[in-house]
Amino acid sequence: MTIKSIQAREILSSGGTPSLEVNVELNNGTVGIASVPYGASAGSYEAHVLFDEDSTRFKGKGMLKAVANINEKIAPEIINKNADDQRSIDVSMVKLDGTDNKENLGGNAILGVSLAVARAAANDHKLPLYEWIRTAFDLKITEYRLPNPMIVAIEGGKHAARSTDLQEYLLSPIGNQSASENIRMGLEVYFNLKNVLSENKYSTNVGNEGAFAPDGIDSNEKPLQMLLEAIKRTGLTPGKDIGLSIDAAASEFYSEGKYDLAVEKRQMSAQELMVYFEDWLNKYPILTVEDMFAEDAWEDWTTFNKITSNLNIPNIGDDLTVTNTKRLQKAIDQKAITAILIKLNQIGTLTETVDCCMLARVHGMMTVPSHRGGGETNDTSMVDLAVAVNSGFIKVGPTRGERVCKYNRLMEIESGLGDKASPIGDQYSQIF
Ligand code: 2PG
Ligand code: MG
Repeated sequence: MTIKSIQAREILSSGGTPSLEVNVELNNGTVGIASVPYGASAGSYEAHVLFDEDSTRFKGKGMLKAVANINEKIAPEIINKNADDQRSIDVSMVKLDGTDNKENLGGNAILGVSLAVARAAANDHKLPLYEWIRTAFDLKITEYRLPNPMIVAIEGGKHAARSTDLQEYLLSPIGNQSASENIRMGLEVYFNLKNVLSENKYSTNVGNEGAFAPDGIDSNEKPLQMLLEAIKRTGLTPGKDIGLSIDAAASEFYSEGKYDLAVEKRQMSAQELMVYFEDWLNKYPILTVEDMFAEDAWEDWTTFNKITSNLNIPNIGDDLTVTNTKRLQKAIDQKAITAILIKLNQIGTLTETVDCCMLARVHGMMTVPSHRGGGETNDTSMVDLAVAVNSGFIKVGPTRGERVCKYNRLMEIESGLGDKASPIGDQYSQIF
């Protein structure tokens, strides 16, 4: 069915700052609506997020330029095209932009249209989005191995002031056969974590993603101990029912050859940081690690990847790989990672995101679609993507509407699939 109209407008994202929403209407009246998020600790190699930079509105963070690019430049190019032809629509937007990082039209503008077209086509075919993604890209994946939740429980870095240098400490529940039971278990640990924090005299205020941000904490290791305590207090076995994950977001505390662990008042070389992290990997039930080194520190990634591989711990690239097949291929060639974080807005089209997931998949790498920490919206496309490509986890915050809507979508998909969903356990025997 051909596209009749495309309308974009500015909306508000979770930070109170703008984002954009796109409405695509097909010639038979079917509609697809999508909105896009953006990051707080965005990697340098991500697709460009086009903000207005007009200081008289939203401190420069308006998205009216990106909205105008959709309505005035992208719409004339895309109208009358067949909405089923997702790849060719995405390719034509990439060409229209003409830059490597989508800085002309904005990755935010292009992704909004890309996702709204996919939703319109899915609605037109009366298919759930995950099913349409499989069909549109002819993925030849027939099983439904649902992702588990990877729940941000404690956050710092760019996501919370006066908290840890490392950005995220996460709960990765794996003990149940269903995603919804793993979500329940993870959140019960999160509730108990609140008491553990209070008993340790830390604040239980939360950061950007709804995870606890212990004010004034002076150790980057302490969160691991408190998470462990919360898991035990919930009556669960660490490492068996539920593991820990870390996203250091190391580019954010790296400068000129040194990693600045400000809360511990010390700076470390890459070698020292490696020893520091390796000690944790041996001491705690750590299931996955992410961005433990800076986005250009390829050699350190490769060295660290040997350590994590020996311990069978998936080593996830995020700022390193930015959902970009070129950077993923480099990471594969250099044996820098064994898993990849996936963010649709890092690359800016559904097609390029699916290509990246499939490249990872053929190399036996786990994919982990993720929310964003800057401005998130209620769009749940990342969950359908995860189901379409059989991702291992989805990474989302524990509370706040724009986060829990992702878990709610996953549970909705799970209940809709019923017996068609493969037991979760099978999946983990493959991944770990
Ligand atoms: C990350 C994300 C999500 P941001 O680094 O993985 O938690 O943060 O969106 O700020 O880049
Ligand atoms: Mg990250």
